[in-house]
Amino acid sequence: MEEKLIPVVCPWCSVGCRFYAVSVNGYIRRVEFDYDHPTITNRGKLCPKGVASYQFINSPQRLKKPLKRVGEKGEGKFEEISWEEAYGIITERIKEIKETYGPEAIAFLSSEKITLEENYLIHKLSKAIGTNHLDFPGRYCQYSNSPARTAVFGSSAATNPFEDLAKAEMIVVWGHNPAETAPVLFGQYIEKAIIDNGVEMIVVDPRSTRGHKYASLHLKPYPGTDLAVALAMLNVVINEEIYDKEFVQEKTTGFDKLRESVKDYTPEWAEKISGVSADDIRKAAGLIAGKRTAFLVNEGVNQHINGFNLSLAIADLIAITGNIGKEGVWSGVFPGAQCGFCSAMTGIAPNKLPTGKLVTDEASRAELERLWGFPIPDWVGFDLTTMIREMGNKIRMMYMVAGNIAKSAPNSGWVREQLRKLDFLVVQDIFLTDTAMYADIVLPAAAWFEKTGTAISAERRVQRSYKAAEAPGEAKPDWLIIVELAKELDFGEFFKYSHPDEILREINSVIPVFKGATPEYLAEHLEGCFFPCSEPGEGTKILFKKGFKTADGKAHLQPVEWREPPEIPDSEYPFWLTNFRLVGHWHTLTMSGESPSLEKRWPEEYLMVNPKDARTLGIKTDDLVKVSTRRGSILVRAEVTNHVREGVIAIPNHWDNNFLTLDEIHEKTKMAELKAVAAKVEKVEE
Ligand SMILES: Nc1nc2c(c(=O)[nH]1)N[C@H]1C(S)=C(S)[C@@H](COP(=O)(O)OP(=O)(O)OC[C@H]3O[C@@H](n4cnc5c(=O)[nH]c(N)nc54)[C@H](O)[C@@H]3O)O[C@H]1N2
Ligand SMILES: Nc1nc2c(c(=O)[nH]1)N[C@H]1C(S)=C(S)[C@@H](COP(=O)(O)OP(=O)(O)OC[C@H]3O[C@@H](n4cnc5c(=O)[nH]c(N)nc54)[C@H](O)[C@@H]3O)O[C@H]1N2
Ligand code: SF4
Ligand SMILES: [Mo]
Repeated sequence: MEEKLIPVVCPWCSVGCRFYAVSVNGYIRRVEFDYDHPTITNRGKLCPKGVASYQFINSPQRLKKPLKRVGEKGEGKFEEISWEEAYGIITERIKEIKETYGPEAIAFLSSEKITLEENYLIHKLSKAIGTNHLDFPGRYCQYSNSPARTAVFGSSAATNPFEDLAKAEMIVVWGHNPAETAPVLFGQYIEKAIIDNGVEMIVVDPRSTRGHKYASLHLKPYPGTDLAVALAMLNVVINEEIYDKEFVQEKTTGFDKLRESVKDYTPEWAEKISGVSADDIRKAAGLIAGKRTAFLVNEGVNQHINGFNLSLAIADLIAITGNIGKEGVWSGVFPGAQCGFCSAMTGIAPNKLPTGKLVTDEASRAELERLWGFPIPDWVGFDLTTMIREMGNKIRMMYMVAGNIAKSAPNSGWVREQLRKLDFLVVQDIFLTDTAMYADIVLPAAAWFEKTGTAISAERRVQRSYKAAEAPGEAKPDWLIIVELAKELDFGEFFKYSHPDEILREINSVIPVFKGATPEYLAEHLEGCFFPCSEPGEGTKILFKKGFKTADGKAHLQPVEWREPPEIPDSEYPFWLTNFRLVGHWHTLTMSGESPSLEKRWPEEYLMVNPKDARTLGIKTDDLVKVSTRRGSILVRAEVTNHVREGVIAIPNHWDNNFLTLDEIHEKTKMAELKAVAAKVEKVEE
């Protein structure tokens, strides 16, 4: 039988690697490196997840038919029904709920696991139904750094292509573990820059990982206390007058207010809070100010309630050291999943239009109403955590596509209780997830590899991925499910699509930054283009060369204040608990747990605990321990290791970690406290 090589974008992380799926009769045999396109990101390499990426689509656990719940919520009893019946029930319930409570009782969840086209369609359908309650699990992802960079630079996307890392002199890796979460970026760019070009690295992380071994300086703050470190760095750079005076003078505003706001935050003050020595803070500040520095900032920074202030401080630091708007530096949000930008750039948020404008902006709304042909609600909807809080109250129905919030949202015990309170829940997924257990209707979606669509990597590279396999049973691509449902809801005239190309063409005309990313250009150029791309072509490789995206073109430095983490260890809960990702697993395990080669190598969770703390607790490696916070407890095996600092314990985030985290949110960004809570550990006798 003939083998076909189909070009595919890797379905996992936002490095955006490409490869060929070797397809035989709609079945994928293996993946092969793409050596034909030298300008693609991965330059012929893949990580363990990339190599195993097609395995989960062949899992016998895949959903194959629409399901209707017949047992109690959470029990897992479903019966198979036809698509016709499923659409019928959903349509009826949407109409009923709209009539009884109004469209503002309905909320939609989109996803960074589905394509640009699919995100756009979900946004369009939610607006057609009349609701702005729209969000995605990415709310727990970049929503500190993104609003902070928008406040300072007017836009938050990464400034430079990955290749620029080789031209830096220093790379700051802050709350990020690229060796495991962006492995090909690490191997092909960061490690090469260090080994071949002598680029130095500073790491800020309470843990040590394989990738951190190159660091010339490793700062280990207690989780959630990085803000003190960043404020003290600003204090040093300003007091010692080692900032870029010309850059500050010509390209920024607000310097005096910033100076005033950080004047009391000395390194000695920060040492008491964070446990990082004042000397190390001074050293790091000096290195950053003196060198062409790239900043790789990720979830260790983002996932805190004080992550917004921390991200503002880091953005200020980048600006006053002049490390932006030129070759050889890199900074910006790092959307973790292959389609994080697809959600963000189609306005998947409670206050946005797909054009990126605000729902409250009348002129922008009117313009889109003209293009789409139906009215758009003008009120600001709920973010994901508020939706969960309001389930059974203001929110009566949810339609969730490709998100598993029963495991990925903070305080899982509470989330599950809330899910029970919904009048009606639709879950559209490729597996029967923990969240689907609470659904009334479950719709089987075609997976990555089984559909054509567009992905966008962390370097703003827009790339097409093509269908290489047939979906199992009656599973359908998400875009098609939305189109068919829209027809049932009498919105057929606004959803006349029979192929993702047609949706992409509409996106080209509606969303200005994607104007040039046409289906034809992307098909001819597998290496894609960098958005913003106003015409077919390479697009914009470096941002801010001619000024920032603010009204006056300058960076608006923001004054920043110290803000305590919401929970601080005490005598009852004496440890700082944080979490991290493993190279071989993906978030809530639905996909990597169904990938035999990954599951075999990364079989279970464990608790990292420092040898000194282990001695006090009387525990050894492999002992069973109970980890508790004020929300809940879980049982795990201990791993006694120097790779986590004293006073801190850490757990992978793929299993039950979120039974322990905190659902409190930041008033503006709505980010929850996902990475720093107070915990205790007890040995369990077996
Ligand atoms: N293998 C794999 N790769 C992935 C993913 C996956 O699930 N699996 N998910 C993707 C997604 S969506 C994302 S967003 C990215 C995330 O990518 P990363 O941000 O790299 O992911 P994490 O491992 O969660 O966190 C990074 C580091 O933050 C540290 N950390 C924890 N708390 C703190 C703190 O308070 N301060 C500091 N400075 N550091 C802290 C952790 O020890 C960890 O080493 O990964 C993407 N890539
Ligand atoms: N404590 C803590 N919590 C965290 C994090 C953390 O570091 N610590 N990280 C946060 C971050 S950064 C993120 S991005 C979120 C992720 O949170 P989620 O997005 O909720 O987690 P995933 O497991 O990636 O869920 C994706 C779902 O999509 C399904 N899926 C995959 N492909 C398709 C498809 O083509 N179609 C359909 N319909 N379904 C599909 C999968 O089976 C899975 O159920 O978790 C957040 N939660
Ligand atoms: S680095 Fe990310 S995109 Fe590349 S192969 Fe690994 S998981 Fe896939
Ligand atoms: Mo993420």
